[in-house]
Amino acid sequence: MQSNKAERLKNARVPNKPLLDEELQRRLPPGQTLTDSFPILHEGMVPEYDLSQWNLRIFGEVEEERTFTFEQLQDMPITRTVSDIHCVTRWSKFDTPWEGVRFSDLVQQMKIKSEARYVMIHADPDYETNVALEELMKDDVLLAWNYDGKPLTAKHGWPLRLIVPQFYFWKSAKWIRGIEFMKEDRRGFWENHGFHNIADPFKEERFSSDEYEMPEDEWKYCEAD
Ligand SMILES: Nc1nc2c(c(=O)[nH]1)N[C@H]1C(S)=C(S)[C@@H](COP(=O)(O)O)O[C@H]1N2
Ligand SMILES: [Mo]
Repeated sequence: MQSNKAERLKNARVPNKPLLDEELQRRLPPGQTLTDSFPILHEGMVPEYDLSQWNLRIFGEVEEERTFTFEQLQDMPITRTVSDIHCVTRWSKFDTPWEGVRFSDLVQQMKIKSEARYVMIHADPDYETNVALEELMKDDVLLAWNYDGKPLTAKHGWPLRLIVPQFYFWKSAKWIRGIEFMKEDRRGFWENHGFHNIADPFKEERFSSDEYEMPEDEWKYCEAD
């Protein structure tokens, strides 16, 4: 109705982001907003390292535990990826360019026990996050030391961070120091503090409460009159 138009417009919500074309929209998970900036998020203080003392320890369900120096990692086959990243605080950033070694290329240098199904990523300062081994073996999962052609900045995880772009970004641990192979799954820091164990942004797996799905016919079994 004409007379209602002004009222209707007043009540319409102002779009808080420009509309994206279809292709970009398809890449943006539900409930996320695109940003060009690169927000910095973490718990605790940015660690400082002397690279000559730094190493990465691989342990747990492996035939032989190993530690790699930064130089040894850089001597492995180098991979460049371009990934969309999605933080559970609702920002997403498209086409982020990373360089490092593929998780799967590192695994090739190890004898992992066949019972290993899950991985705990250990990072400074006191941070852990868990991911299924199968997911880490995907081609765009990197242990990265470069972002946008330059060494990672201290705040973004120098010297080494995980990039596991298919999950919310808290799984992409900065300042990683250890990779633990496990038979059974175990929850990491955020996974123990109310966040989802898997964390697929396209399924909007944000919170641990989202892990308990309500069957669609649940209501049929309750009392009714
Ligand atoms: N070691 C460590 N890694 C971490 C975190 C942290 O607290 N400690 N926070 C995670 C979270 S919640 C996010 S969103 C991303 C942020 O990475 P960025 O600061 O490079 O954007 O780092 C992840 N990796
Ligand atoms: Mo986050």
